[in-house]
Amino acid sequence: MLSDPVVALATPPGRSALAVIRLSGTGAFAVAARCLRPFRVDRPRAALCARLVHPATGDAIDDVLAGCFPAPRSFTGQDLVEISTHGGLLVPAEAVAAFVAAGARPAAPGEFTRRALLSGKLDLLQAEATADLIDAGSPAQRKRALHQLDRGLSGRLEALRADLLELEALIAYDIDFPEEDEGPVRPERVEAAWRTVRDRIAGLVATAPQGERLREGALLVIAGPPNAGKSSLFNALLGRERAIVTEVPGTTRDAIEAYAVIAGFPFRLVDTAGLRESDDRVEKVGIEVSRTYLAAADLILFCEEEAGSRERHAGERATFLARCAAPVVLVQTKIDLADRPTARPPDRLGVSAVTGEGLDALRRRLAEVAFGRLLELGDIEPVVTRARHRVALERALAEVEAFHAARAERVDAAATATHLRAAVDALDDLIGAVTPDDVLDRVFASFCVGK
Ligand SMILES: Nc1nc2c(ncn2[C@@H]2O[C@H](COP(=O)(O)OP(=O)(O)O)[C@@H](O)[C@H]2O)c(=O)[nH]1
Ligand SMILES: [Mg+2]
Repeated sequence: MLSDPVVALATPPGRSALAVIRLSGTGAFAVAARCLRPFRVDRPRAALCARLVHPATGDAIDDVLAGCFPAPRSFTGQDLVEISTHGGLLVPAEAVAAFVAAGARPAAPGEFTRRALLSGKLDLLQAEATADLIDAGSPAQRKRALHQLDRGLSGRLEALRADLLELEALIAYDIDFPEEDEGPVRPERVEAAWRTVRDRIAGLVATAPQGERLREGALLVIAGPPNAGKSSLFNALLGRERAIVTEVPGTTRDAIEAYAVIAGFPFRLVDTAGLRESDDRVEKVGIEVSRTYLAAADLILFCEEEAGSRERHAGERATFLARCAAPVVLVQTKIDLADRPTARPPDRLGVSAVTGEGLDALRRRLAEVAFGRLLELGDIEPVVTRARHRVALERALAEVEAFHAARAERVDAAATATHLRAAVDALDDLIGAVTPDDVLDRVFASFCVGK
């Protein structure tokens, strides 16, 4: 049972002003009382100054601030003590050791959140959102995680669940009186209710590709002929000089990958060797690596320098673009150079890595192409961000479709209803109403200790 007292450092070890330690479980207050002088539970949810001592030796470790949260009104739903100590490497570690000496066990990764889940303080989607919020590296990820933590997705799934049960109620008469030609509920009404539920589930499933991309970061591969200014643009989007830039064509031979936040969204940016026929052995390998990245890309930023080269290389470009599966954003580079013609095909953005001109428009375009659907949905509509969510919703959708097909074939009503039940089960798995241990193990495997 997950009720024995556990303790962990909730902040990362290292040089800092403060550290936070959490202690949770049955008997947590008794453990705290052995180490904190004074310790009192008659003033819950208030900060108390205390001296932290080792329970066996009585050695003073630190002066701390402690708050106690009696069950069930705590994060874990259990008796919980939160202790702020001074930071650094030694004090927090000795403090944790003192609580262990007083009878607490060091917590496993994610154990506090897991306890919160088991005592009904959070559902599984909220537990996942907690991890996503901690891992967020861009504003869009943070907003999305917070929305899910606020039960955005959970609420939508509960509404869907209610819709499915209502649909089942609509055909209840047909189940009870299978011989009757037509029950009190007209088939059109069942059809309309079915269509609404089906479309809502399909709508959520449709958010999955970009939702999952939001957690991983969109793989953006910069491609184009040598010397087009790819590495310069890579550095400009990154905001630092990461790739080597020279006037010598063929400088970039290896693909370089870096994380960048563009217009608030997470991207994995890849600078590649320019694509051209080359006799240089190293460059050839680089070009092969480029092709591998291009095949995996979520979107491709294709750079070209000027109109003249565009005409000369039109054939090569067409062959290249025809081979790209991912959407391509075309840019004309180095627009600061005075001899560049001003006329630019309308499908092409102009940028200069030197003056920064056009970069903002390019950032917006990249976010639209990679995450346009999420931008359309805004911050209010729920989005599916994990394969676990997508798989469960696809299962629900398949059952709802099977229900419809069975009705069309005039299968008896009780049998058609089993499909609706199965769809409800799929949604319950997703929210975590009844979650087997192995699923929980997988969800919490990526958590940090103290969360
Ligand atoms: N004037 C100007 N020169 C640029 C710009 N971007 C790149 N260059 C120059 O073009 C040359 C090739 O740039 P680089 O980024 O290495 O191109 P890559 O081979 O496509 O990676 C270098 O001499 C850069 O200084 C730009 O926006 N304006
Ligand atoms: Mg380069």
